[in-house]
Amino acid sequence: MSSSRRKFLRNSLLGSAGMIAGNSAVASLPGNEAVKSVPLVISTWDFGQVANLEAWKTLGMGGRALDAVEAGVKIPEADPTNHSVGYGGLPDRDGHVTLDACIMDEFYNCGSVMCLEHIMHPIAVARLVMEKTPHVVLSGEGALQFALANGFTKENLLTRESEMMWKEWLKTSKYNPEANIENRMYDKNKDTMPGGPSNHDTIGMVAMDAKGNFGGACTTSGLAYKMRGRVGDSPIIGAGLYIDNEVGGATSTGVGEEVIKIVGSHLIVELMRQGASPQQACMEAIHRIIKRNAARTKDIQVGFLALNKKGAYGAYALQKGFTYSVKSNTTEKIFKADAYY
Ligand code: SD4
Repeated sequence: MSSSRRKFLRNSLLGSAGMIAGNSAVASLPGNEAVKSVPLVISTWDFGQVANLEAWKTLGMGGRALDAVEAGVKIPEADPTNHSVGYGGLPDRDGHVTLDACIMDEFYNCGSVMCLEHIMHPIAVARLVMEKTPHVVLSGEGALQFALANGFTKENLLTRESEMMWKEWLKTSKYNPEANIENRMYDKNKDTMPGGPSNHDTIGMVAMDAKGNFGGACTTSGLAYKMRGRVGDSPIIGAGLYIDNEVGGATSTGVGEEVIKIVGSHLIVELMRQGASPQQACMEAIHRIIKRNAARTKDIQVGFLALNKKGAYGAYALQKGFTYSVKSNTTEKIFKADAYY
């Protein structure tokens, strides 16, 4: 690309990003300055912090980004109090916990499982799909058989707490699959649902290791009380996650249908390739969603998170409330992402 074309793209991105935020000082947004500290790992939401720490055990020892992200996202997958990922995830409307996950390495290799039941660590199965099969995606029963044939154990992933929440939902059965819902907390001692907010969601993680190589992982139980068989953005390469080792990586959370329609994570990586900072690229992706159907965007959440090759990171969401976690040698922090609304 000619340098004038690149400049044009950069300027138009700056223009539209500034317009979205109502703020022309985009370059001063947090995370736009390269931290120049590798390794580095970023992940969605505040529960990403413990996942980052797990990933750091690999990254801090000079390990590979791919190994780090797999280890990192296994933490929320195994956490029964997280109702949007793995064990303890909220079921579909018929009571089945169905999991979606994908993983991508520095060589464009990727693996994915969709609608996988009974396996606590779908991310590990996605990695095996990548490494042991000539395919990228396995789904449903086939994915389960593949997991079992590779030594995974069948487990009941519907916890008492998630079952209670589902039964509560069944009373109205209003079909409005939600993201970032205010989950009511189950009181173990009383076996009741006294209420109180807790915000849990999909984990998307992107890491750059000490060699400057990228890896990414995304794992979720998807939208609560979804239709049986529904698959969101999270296991779709390019939508819920994309890694390009020359440029960086991006991941998403929120209502997957909106992310799929703009192929969000791939879009962000391509915008970064053309010169956008991670923050600008995330803003532009949100802008695309709004442009497509502004009315639809008022009551839903979508959040994007990106990291580039220089170690700069950025995030942007439709609604306030999206947080992300960052871990490097110099930073261990949860940030609030800027939002359109
Ligand atoms: C999905 N993006 O299945 C995921 C889920 C999510 O809040 O992020 N949920 O659409």
